[in-house]
Amino acid sequence: MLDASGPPRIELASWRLRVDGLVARPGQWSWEEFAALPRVKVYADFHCVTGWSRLGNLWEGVSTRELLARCGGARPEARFVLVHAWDRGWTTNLPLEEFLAEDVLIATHHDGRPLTLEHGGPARLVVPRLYAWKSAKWVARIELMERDRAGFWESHGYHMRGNPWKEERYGW
Ligand SMILES: Nc1nc2c(c(=O)[nH]1)N[C@H]1C(S)=C(S)[C@@H](COP(=O)(O)O)O[C@H]1N2
Ligand SMILES: [Mo]
Repeated sequence: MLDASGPPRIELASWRLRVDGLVARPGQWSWEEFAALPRVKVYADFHCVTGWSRLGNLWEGVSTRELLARCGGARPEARFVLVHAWDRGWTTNLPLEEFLAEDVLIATHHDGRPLTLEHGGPARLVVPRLYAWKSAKWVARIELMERDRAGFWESHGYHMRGNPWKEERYGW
């Protein structure tokens, strides 16, 4: 599967990324502010739960560790993340430690080019160690939580963590 309801319409002028919930200081970036943050590159494979993979992707963007540091860090009670996207309230959830793995980023570029709308542009989450449905396209908001809450596919039976090496496809 690729996306649940097709690409949303996103104007860069009104694009915002918010980080809130259990952080020391909630953060919000406009596109220009986000584009000025320090950047990283990550080389990683991509595994969809339905069986296809796309190997050797070069992602470029802002690491999730960098973003959270700019919010003063997670509060001690924070253990899970709900990622909200621009496509009709689409969400996905994952444990905070997976979200903060060193290779996780909000990507704006793929293989040296700006992300196309189809692939989640202007910015998407990339979580290389989990199944691709956790890599939210069109990311809008990152919410830190104490208790886990099922996102869109998770509430349709997909796994709350989704580690491909453990084949965590369905169930909790
Ligand atoms: N916002 C949003 N992100 C999403 C999805 C979606 O429906 N909405 N689908 C997921 C799924 S199931 C996959 S396999 C990948 C596909 O990414 P791609 O279109 O860049 O290959 O995006 C994931 N991220
Ligand atoms: Mo997928």
